[in-house]
Amino acid sequence: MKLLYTPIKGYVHTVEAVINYAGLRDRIEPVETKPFDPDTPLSAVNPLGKVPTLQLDSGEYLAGGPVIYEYLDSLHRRRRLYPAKGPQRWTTLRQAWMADGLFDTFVQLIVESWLPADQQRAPYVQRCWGKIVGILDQIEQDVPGYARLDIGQMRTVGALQFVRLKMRQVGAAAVGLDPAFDPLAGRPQLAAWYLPMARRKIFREPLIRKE
Ligand SMILES: N[C@@H](CCC(=O)N[C@@H](CS)C(=O)NCC(=O)O)C(=O)O
Repeated sequence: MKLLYTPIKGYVHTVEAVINYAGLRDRIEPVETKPFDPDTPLSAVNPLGKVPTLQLDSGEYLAGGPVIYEYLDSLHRRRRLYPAKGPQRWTTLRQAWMADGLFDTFVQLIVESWLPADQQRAPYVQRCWGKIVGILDQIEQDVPGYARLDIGQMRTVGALQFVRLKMRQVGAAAVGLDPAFDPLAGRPQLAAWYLPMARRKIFREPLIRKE
């Protein structure tokens, strides 16, 4: 299988963590792809033009992180990251979706921050920021109910790692944000869960290590 994605220095994407968890590193050929490059080959296979995109051995393409994670989760014999049924399935999917929203909303801020400050839409930045803070507060409430590792928790680690890695840069460039913002500050349950979790091997081994 070919994974089209964008390796980032110091960051392990959720899709990479899922590949590590599933023991599938040997079956994946990573292909570095820049989605914002106008010549990206992505749009030919994924009209959304987004990473990650996975080409199966059959040639078919799967797109959308959550779809790809669930496909990869069907290929291993460890405990499933997507609970098959029962109330835990819906809790896990909600948590994964919220974390996905955290990541996506932060990417929207990054794109806005590429504009010169006087062309940025301050109300839009604040609207995005309100969502980010709201999701972080929701995760803080969810942490005590976390059970065994699942896709909700994995996506949460991936989204949080991304926000922590990029906050200083995005906060300095986007109007009205605080570059020193720390998503763990004032969220003790989140901090106590996240810090040891993010040190686990699956979250530290990218497919392509950028220097
Ligand atoms: N939640 C989505 C996020 C994908 C996503 O937003 N990827 C960004 C990474 S920068 C991207 O490819 N953006 C390109 C674009 O928006 O055109 C997923 O997991 O598939």
